[in-house]
Amino acid sequence: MSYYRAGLSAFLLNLTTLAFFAGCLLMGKTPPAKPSIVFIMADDLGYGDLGCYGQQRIRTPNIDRLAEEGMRFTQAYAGATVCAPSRCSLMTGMHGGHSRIRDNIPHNVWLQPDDFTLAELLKQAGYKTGGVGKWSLGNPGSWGIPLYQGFDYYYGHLNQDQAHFYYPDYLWENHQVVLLDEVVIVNDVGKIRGNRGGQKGMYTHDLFTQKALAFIEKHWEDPFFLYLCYTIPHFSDYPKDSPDHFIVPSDEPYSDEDWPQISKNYAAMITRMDRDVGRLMQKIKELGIDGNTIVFFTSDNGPYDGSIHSVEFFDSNGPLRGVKRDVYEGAIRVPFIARWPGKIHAGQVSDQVLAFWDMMPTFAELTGLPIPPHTDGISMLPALLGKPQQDHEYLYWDYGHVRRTYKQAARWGNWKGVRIGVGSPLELYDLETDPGETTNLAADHPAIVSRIDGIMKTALVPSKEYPIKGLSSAADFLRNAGSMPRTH
Ligand SMILES: [Ca+2]
Repeated sequence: MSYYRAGLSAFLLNLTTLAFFAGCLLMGKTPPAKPSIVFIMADDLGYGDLGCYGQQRIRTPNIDRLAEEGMRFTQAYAGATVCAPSRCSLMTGMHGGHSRIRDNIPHNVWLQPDDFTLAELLKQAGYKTGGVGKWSLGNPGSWGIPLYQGFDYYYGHLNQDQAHFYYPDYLWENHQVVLLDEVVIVNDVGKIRGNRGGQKGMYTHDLFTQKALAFIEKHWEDPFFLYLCYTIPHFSDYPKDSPDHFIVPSDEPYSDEDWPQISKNYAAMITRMDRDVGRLMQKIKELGIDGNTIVFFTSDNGPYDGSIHSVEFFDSNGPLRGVKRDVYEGAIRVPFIARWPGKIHAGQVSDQVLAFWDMMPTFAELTGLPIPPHTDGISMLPALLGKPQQDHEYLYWDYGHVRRTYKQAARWGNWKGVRIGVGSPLELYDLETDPGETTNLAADHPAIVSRIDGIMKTALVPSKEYPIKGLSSAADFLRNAGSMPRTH
């Protein structure tokens, strides 16, 4: 045997020994690979707007397939009844009684450096983090922008008021303004022109899909988090009696329907988004990461009812009462689907109660991180994996702090309390027998009313940015302003 061979044998022996000890240390277990997370959120999409939630006329075959191949939740709740606070609740793991941003107005409250987001959590687990679409939680020049809140990459609207424009002059890409101008670009539908001068060349939703696909193509080999916030079917800034209040490049496949044009547009927006969810899923499958990618689909709040298109036309809130800006179920109960082949069994329908603030602990458990102590949420990973699940003691929402009417809602078991206006009597509904909140049972159950009233008082920690007329004194706000739950 040559010296070389002897040396090689010794080297191989050492490798074997090392592998043996490593195996002992691991007790025969291999660390689980961390799944990539794709979280897709529609904007003002109602509980009844998807085929898999009972929609009869708007076609959503790709999202319905997500539900067929995964788990569909019938009692999932958004963070709030409007855009910004709902997204803040999702991002920071707190309900509206604790979170930083509690309403769309005032317009100058943004995430701060000490707010801890889902993206910051996932960075700790080694994820590449990307966001696309409507952000809402920080304007340029503030600490609230995505790149200061844990995202490696962001493309889309920062100021959510800009998201009312589907053909804007510009979008943000990281710290840069990207002009959507006269430059001819080439994509999968051919050459298209920009938006400058009132042209309608580049529909934001299509750009979001392109950027989302590009992010997946760039990072598929690593665990990644893609937060994809489509603005469909949120209304546009065109007048409420214009068909373009819901604006879309084409009303296909509904062009021949005898519906009002605005309703054709509403349906076409949703079907266009569904088509693009299909494209994203196709990409994930092509890349071979299907089995190690958990895909969520949901909406940030209930359907909007303020134009000549009635929410009743497609029954967008399904069997529920209320629309966006209410605190009844139609305003806050949203579609919620999770798909993870091999882990989440296909074709399940779950009545597990969950809310947006549960995503922080769910993602923590999913990626092997400790659950951040400040969260109001509970990890829903057991429910997703078909294991016994802990339930919430209560859920809480409110809206309209600085508006004319302040509204609160709390769910305790199957009881739902609603208060419309400070000092008004509490309404009580039994969601098990009356999910449409038709019959106020408050007079029959004073003890439950009292319990829910107590929950509302406990859940609401005053914020100096959101004074509520008649509910808390200025002294309360000053006293509590420094004690809002914060992390890190
Ligand atoms: Ca919304």
